[in-house]
Amino acid sequence: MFNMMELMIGKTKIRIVQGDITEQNTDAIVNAANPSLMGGGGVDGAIHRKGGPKILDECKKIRETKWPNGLPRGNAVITTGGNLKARYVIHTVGPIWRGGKHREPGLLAEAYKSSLKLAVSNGLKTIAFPSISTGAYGYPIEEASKIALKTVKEFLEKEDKLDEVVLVLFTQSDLDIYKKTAKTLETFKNFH
Ligand code: AR6
Repeated sequence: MFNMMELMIGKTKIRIVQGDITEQNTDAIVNAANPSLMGGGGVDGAIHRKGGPKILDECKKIRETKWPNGLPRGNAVITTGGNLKARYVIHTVGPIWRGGKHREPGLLAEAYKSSLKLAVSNGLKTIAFPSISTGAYGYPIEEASKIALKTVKEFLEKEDKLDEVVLVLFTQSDLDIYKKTAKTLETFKNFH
């Protein structure tokens, strides 16, 4: 059973893999955070646990300065990666699934796009994403995978500064869903 797919879009490689986001050695890993930026469960908990207190210190500073009322959904901010292999963590906040008619698709796309833009504006070359909103926030992963793949593809069609975007799925069954979605999207048909 192969557990990885990859494809080039322009100069950027997209990889879809099964794994733990905190183990990725990309320049940045993305945190599926909440507006407080003060940590939580899932990916957020794992990143703060492994990355150490420097990440939370920088999150607190961001709250004190730029986002006193919390980070709005769809936005992203960057901090150190602390003790992680990745030098940076990009924190973004996806939508909570409330049936699909409360701007969830647009906000999920914005979360991916803001994170990618922040990576580029910081001169980073490689970035790894978890499957934003599909855990505690309850976004159905079949739907979320379409948005994740489409948004990354459309971004890379206009932007060639990144070397690699990795989509990291925690479980084999989530990876299988992403792979299935990829095969339905024209650009990803040559994925192998
Ligand atoms: N590596 C990769 N993926 C993971 C990992 C990991 N170490 N751990 C979990 N996942 P979630 P959300 C998967 O709940 O839905 C937090 O409390 C998981 O299986 O982390 O955006 C925050 O503070 C799922 O597919 O993020 C927020 O309050 C995906 O990552 C809230 O949860 C996302 O699950 C955010 O919820």
